[in-house]
Amino acid sequence: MPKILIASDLHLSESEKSYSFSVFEEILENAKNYDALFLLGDTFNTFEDAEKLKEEFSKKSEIYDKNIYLLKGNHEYLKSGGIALSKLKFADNIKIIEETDFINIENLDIVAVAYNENYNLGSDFIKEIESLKEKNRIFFGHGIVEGTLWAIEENEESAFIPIEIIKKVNPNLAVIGHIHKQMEINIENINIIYSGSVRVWRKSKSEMGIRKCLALNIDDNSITKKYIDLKSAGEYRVYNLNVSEMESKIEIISKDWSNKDIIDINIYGIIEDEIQLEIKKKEIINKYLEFVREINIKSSNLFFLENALNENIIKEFLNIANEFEFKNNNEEDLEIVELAKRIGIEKISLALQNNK
Ligand SMILES: [Mn+2]
Repeated sequence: MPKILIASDLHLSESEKSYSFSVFEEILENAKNYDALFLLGDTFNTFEDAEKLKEEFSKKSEIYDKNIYLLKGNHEYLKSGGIALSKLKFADNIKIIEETDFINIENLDIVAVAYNENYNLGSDFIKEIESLKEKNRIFFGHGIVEGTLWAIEENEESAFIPIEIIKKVNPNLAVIGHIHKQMEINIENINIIYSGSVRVWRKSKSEMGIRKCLALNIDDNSITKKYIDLKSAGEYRVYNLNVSEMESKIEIISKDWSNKDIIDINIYGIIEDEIQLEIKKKEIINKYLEFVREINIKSSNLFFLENALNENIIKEFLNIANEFEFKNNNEEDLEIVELAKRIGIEKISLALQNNK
């Protein structure tokens, strides 16, 4: 019974060479337990990256004693100037799929259709499908299957795959690369798995969470799937923190971070001194940079105490709070008043800012 491993959207690039290759090595290590490795597109960030990295990629791949199928995605097409991927010299066990390929592994038929701007599958394609004999049939592609609810992200190509093509193949399962979020859907009774990107490439919501590759076990009567976590890929983590407690909060959350993570921190709240804040931000970044792949601190909704204090409604609010403070001697109460003042100023300022 064959077992195959699937990974997608590795985006190997010259600019992030050591990171992207470390993920590839982990995938290869996992692939040892499987009969073949399928890379479902955008293995290279651009065609130029494929040209520059093909030797190192081949060297690492050669050690694997089974086949690696490399399906073309839209990114292998970028900056290619019309040159085909198959014109590049890869290791012998790397099988390039640039158009359509039919692959048989024991009791499994695979129909792999590479990314195309215009899919034009003629009568030969239908004939090939009709001649398939195995009980298990899987479709592989790269793009967004027509009917998928997905908002195309910035700088992302639409790369639509017509559902008609998959319906003609009539597979037990379709596994698709391109969308970086890992998800499973059903369109016109076809099970579609977007295996998601195996690395953190673009800093977006769809790349949050643990990066995974997909393993399939093909029995005579069933296909079972399993996701395998990729530690070397790290995670993209986003936090919203109040400026007044960012240092202490970062101290706590940083315990979860790995050296492959990308961290984005958005800070909000009231500040008194912008220069002090910039110094503090630099201090934090310098402190944590060696423990992560990247860390950024962005200001969102920060306002100056000075500006807030000029607002009449805030003056009135502070008058009431100060009056209460003046009459009170209980230390615990006074602490609460201090906290209430800070939150109050912040909330009123935010409301004022949103009204402007
Ligand atoms: Mn893609």
